[in-house]
Amino acid sequence: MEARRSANYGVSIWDYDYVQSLTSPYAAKEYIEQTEKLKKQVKIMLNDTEVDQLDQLELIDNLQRLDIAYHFGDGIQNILESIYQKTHKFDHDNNRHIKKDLYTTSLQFRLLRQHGYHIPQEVFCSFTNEDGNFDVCLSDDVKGLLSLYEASFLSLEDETMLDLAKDFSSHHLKAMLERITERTLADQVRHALELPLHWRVQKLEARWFIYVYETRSDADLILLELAKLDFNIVQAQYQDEIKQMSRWYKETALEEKLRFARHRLVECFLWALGFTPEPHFGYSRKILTKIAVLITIMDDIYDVYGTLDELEVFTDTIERWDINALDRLPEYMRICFLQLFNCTNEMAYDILRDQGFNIIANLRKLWAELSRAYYVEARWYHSGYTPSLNQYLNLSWVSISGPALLLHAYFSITNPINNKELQSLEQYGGIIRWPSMILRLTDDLGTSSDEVRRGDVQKSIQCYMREAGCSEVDARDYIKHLISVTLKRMNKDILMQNPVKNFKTTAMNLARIALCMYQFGDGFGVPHQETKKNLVSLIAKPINMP
Ligand code: 0FV
Ligand code: MN
Ligand code: MN
Ligand code: MN
Ligand code: MN
Repeated sequence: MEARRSANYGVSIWDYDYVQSLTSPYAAKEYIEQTEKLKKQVKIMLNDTEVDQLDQLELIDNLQRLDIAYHFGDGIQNILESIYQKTHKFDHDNNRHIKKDLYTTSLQFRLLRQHGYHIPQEVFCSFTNEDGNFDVCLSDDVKGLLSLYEASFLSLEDETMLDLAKDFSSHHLKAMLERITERTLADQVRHALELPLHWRVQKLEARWFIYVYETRSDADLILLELAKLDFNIVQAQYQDEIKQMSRWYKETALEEKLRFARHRLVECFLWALGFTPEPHFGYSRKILTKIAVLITIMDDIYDVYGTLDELEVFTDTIERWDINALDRLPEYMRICFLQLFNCTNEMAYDILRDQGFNIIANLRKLWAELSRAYYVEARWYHSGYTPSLNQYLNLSWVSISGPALLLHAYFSITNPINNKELQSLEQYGGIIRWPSMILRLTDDLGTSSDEVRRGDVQKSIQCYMREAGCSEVDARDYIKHLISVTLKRMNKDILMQNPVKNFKTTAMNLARIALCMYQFGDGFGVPHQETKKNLVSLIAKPINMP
């Protein structure tokens, strides 16, 4: 018999009793009532037509960064629409150019693009000199540069002026970092250079930005109080959810039955939370947490524990979705398949009950495709085959479970499910493909050193090293370059186009949480540093309120 491998993943750092002990005073009704009052005041601010445009833009930016914008969707939409009509349509029609400062121009550009308005990169023309480079006299304007830097991440492919903007602003921001005397400003620059605002996980960003905002002398106290309260109230809800999930997990006994696998329930909840953070998406977080748990276990079965013969039968059983074939499988696979079968049917039942819509066939197809991809990788590994980078990528954006996660997200946040939308998603256009690709590439950067050491299919870095005959450092740089290209494609195919309107943010959120999980290595498999810190701040510790 073939010896089974082990990944030596550490055990879960989140103990059941600890999770069950999480509690927060902010579940109380009085806090919700207080937010209602504050929300009314913010609505008045948003409706104030007397204030100038820059103040309106800054208000929207702050609401977004504090993660309370979701309460004011229409108000924000109206303001941006009117700014767009007033400035850009007008500019365009009359060829007129209103010169604004770099900070304002960049802020307006970013906010409008974030909301799907295609503002041309040429709004930055007035900041460049005759050879098309950004004017060096801007290089001392920290606020302007930071704003330009953040705006440059809303670029599409082939927007060379925005590429220049990114290089120019990051270069000068880095260069002046030492000289910035105001501490929070320096913190902000450092934070931005690490990962731009556009690609950050909104809840984590809010938690961080609340502290920055608080130190500002011009901070609006209504916004600040609302942001803190809202964060704490939503956190109390997350606590309920993770407690419920951990009871589910305990009941399944997956941890005892499948000791070889990673058990990462709480980290899976973090994925779910980055993906669909809004308070009314509790059902979605539940579904996504469960399927992330199952995906993790299945992945370990294919990559680590299963023999190739077992994997063949396993794949066949999943493809046929044949519960009658359960006894062909070894015990550990039966446990996994029956759990998968039950979870899937349960979700399909919920949707059939609520919407009269049967998604069993769609879900089956996702699992069949995922197991097939896992199986092909296992075959490659066992036969010592190294694919070309292209061949690898064509398979591995599926094997990282992107399509499965995204379609489950769509099903779990959409009511009514729209057949046309569903069909368009199932074509696997950019809205599915690019976030999945980001997940794959970031995962490879974070996990492949361990994977290859342990024995696993060659990942993108290794495929490229072999193909290009280059060093690991160069291959990593190349993968980072692919990530930045893919992020631009997401801007184009998701943000600027409108394939499935209510699914845009969620789809892009998958890329955001992936960038976060693997920012400092394998934050999922080895989750006791940044990931733990992030989880503590999101689900355990409320923000202090005066
Ligand atoms: C990644 O693990 C991982 F943990 C996955 C895909 C399961 C849960 C993931 C999400 C919720 C995104 P690993 O690096 O072992 O994956 P690969 O595909 O590289 O084996
Ligand atoms: Mn995996
Ligand atoms: Mn794996
Ligand atoms: Mn795998
Ligand atoms: Mn990996």
